[in-house]
Amino acid sequence: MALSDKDRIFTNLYGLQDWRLPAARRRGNWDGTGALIAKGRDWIIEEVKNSGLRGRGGAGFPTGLKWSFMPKQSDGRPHYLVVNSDESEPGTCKDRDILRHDPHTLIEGCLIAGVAMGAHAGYIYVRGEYYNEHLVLQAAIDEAYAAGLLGPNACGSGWDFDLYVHRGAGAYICGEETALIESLEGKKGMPRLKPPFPAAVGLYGAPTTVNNVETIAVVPTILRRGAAWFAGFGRPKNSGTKIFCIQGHVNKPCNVEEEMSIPLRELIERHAGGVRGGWDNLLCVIPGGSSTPLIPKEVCDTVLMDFDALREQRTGLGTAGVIVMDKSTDLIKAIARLSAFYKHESCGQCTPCREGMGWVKRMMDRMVEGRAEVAEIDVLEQVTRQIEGHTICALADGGVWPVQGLIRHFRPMMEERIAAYKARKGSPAPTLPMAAE
Ligand code: L3W
Repeated sequence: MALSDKDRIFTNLYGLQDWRLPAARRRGNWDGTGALIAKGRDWIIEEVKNSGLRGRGGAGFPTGLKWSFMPKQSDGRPHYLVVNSDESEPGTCKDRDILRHDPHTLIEGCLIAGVAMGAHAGYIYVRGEYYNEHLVLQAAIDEAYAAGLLGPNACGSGWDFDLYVHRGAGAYICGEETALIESLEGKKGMPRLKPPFPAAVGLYGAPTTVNNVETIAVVPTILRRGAAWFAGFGRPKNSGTKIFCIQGHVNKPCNVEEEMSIPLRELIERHAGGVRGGWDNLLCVIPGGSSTPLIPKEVCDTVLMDFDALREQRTGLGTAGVIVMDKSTDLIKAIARLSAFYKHESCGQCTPCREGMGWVKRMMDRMVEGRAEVAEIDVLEQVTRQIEGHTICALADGGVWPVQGLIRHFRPMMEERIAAYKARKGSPAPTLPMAAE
């Protein structure tokens, strides 16, 4: 069953109404926030746990559990909330609409989350390219200060809470939480080894929780309407509503808030006008942003859009950036383009990523032409296995998974490309796969 309008959290996702405070209040933002906060830190965390909310930034980590990792007693260090708004995953543009059309959902969520984790300060790290969005967000924060919703005794809660906007400078890696923390501290965005996790040692060495924009923005509504209401959507361990970004070869690309676990086919046909040329013209879908391996049409026919159903298909919900590709797609070229992206965005700290993604990109470029031997498909697969799991952060994993998905589901397409090249030009000149070209 599709989500009804009355159950949508982001009631101004399309910017049809004003984003400013009076209009946000009319939509229900900041309604009884002080009373929610008065119920206490433990109650807030328990409600978030009971709602089943899992992180909306890619990894799907249980939010209430993450908040509970923050130390209960102060050891003299401040606590920090950091909101990851460095939305850079290709195929993902949901947080952008929250920032520019519904910023008070996020700001109210920050105050509540700040109280829950004992933080008096929050930082929202916005990707540099979201220039207009950061202006709206800052203006909304200014309004909140002017109305006494932020600052000393925020919202009459007795809790002092300040919120700052920090702009990134165009590096994808700064969306990785520890690289983001480094960047906030004024350093180059390079991931840190975990553990220690940010809850133990985060921003300026202090306990820190990093959450995605959507994760924080849904919390006030969860508390107002109750954990059971949110948990009633989707499936167990995959609950709630979710913003999906549907794009590519569909008739009407859109962002839409829907019930978690909606069938992929229904999502595309109900909200995005269906696949260009009809469902049978579908080749494959990348379900959760560029890091998640593609699934071929036969999987798309029945798969549910949630963390566990997609994991069973050896892919993931990721950021729910749904990239639809029809049969006109040069799929090898599309995946090669992603390899170029990850090579470019590698911070260079770990050798398997820095060097390996260059190999993958060069091998994929040759696969696009078919200028390779069939055996090199196995070499390519091996290279991806050598990279996966051998780096500090998940960038390289996200870089090789799309290639693994291509080989897993479309190896015959790659072999045909190689055969076609041979038929045209004869055997390719021997090239070491790793040689720089
Ligand atoms: C304390 C533990 N905390 C885990 C925390 C951890 C983090 C969260 C998830 O990658 C994925 C990646 C991308 N004690 C903990 C703990 N935590 N164990 O939980 O951690 P983790 O390591 O599972 O994931 P990650 O390194 O944060 C994120 C994928 O997201 N991705 C999208 C990225 C792009 C965006 C964007 O543009 N908005 O998000 C897409 O798939 O590949 O797998 O907070 O500290 N024992």
